[in-house]
Amino acid sequence: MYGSAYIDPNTQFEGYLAPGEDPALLAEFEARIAAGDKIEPRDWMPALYRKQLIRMIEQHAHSEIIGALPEGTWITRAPGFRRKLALMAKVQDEVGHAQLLYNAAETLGKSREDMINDLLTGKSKYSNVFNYPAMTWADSAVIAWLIDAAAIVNQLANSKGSYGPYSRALDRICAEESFHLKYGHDNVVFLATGTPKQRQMVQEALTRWWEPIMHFFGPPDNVSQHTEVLMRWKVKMDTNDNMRQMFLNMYVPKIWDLGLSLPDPDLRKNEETGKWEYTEPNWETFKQVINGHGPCNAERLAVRRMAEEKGRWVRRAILKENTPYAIPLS
Ligand code: BYC
Repeated sequence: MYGSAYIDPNTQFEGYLAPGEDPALLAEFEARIAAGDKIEPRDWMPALYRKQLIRMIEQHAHSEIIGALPEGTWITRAPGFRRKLALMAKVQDEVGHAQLLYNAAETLGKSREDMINDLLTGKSKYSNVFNYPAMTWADSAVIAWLIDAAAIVNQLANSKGSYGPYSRALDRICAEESFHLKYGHDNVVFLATGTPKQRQMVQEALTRWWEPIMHFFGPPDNVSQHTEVLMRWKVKMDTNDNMRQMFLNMYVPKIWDLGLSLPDPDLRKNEETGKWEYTEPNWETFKQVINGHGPCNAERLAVRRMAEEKGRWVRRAILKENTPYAIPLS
């Protein structure tokens, strides 16, 4: 394990510094960031940078393993063998992304076990979007197209960020996500150009997912708590509202081109400002969902708990603990 493990959760930061941290080191660190250097695990970094990175990368990793669940439920019911294979490959990729991200977070000093425990006890968050059910095959198509698209907007920007292990993980993740997006788009186009029943199915799925997708980019900039410090240190490369705008700009025209509609009568591009205008999604709903009270939070965590318990013997065997299954590794 690299780096100094824990930052006391009760640390009172003074500005950007923890008690005892040297302002000269902070100035050097910020100069490196301004020069576009990557910060690597053994480099000096402010405790607040470490803390923010652990929070964000860990949440991202959790989002990938939990994110495999709504689509995963469609593997057994995918219409046709070709789609079943493609969906299995996608779900497997998402779990692989979690692996890359947990590795990146571990370089900051938090162990995998602690991260998983914090997920299972609800201490650590994961993306709001995965707390909704995938009711029909069309929901899995909308997730693969538009949630992966939203993720690419966010991750492509942040892959240029300052922390080496996170930025390299994001590069690889984005390459795989771009296949997912094509797969999702193909499925949506198939349904949108299919029978009236198929069109209705994809329209209903889009209507269901629109608000969660708008929430995906995080609360508006004037409410976001972490954007200022994350952008100062190039962890986040743009604000929540700007990322939402980028997504709207790229995907709303594509959705409308398919003859599908979105459940927001005020959604339109203001040609003078170049910005999209929209009805604010319900941010109270968002708060409820990210704090454990969405439609599927309990179910998602129950599945992860079951996986954790059923996989315990494998982890113990690999670690050569005293089990009947211990694998002689050396
Ligand atoms: N969901 O100060 P703010 C995928 C929380 S997976 C839940 O603006 P920040 C895929 C936020 O954590 C890709 N919580 O936060 C996988 C904070 O609470 P705490 C997922 C959210 O960090 C499988 C509070 O609200 N992508 O693509 O500056 C299948 C205040 O927010 C959310 C990532 O994880 C949310 N949507 O900005 C298919 C990207 N938004 O921690 C697809 C990495 C905000 O103080 N993360 N909160 O308790 C980020 O880019 C940033 O963390 C966010 C939020 C833009 C999400």
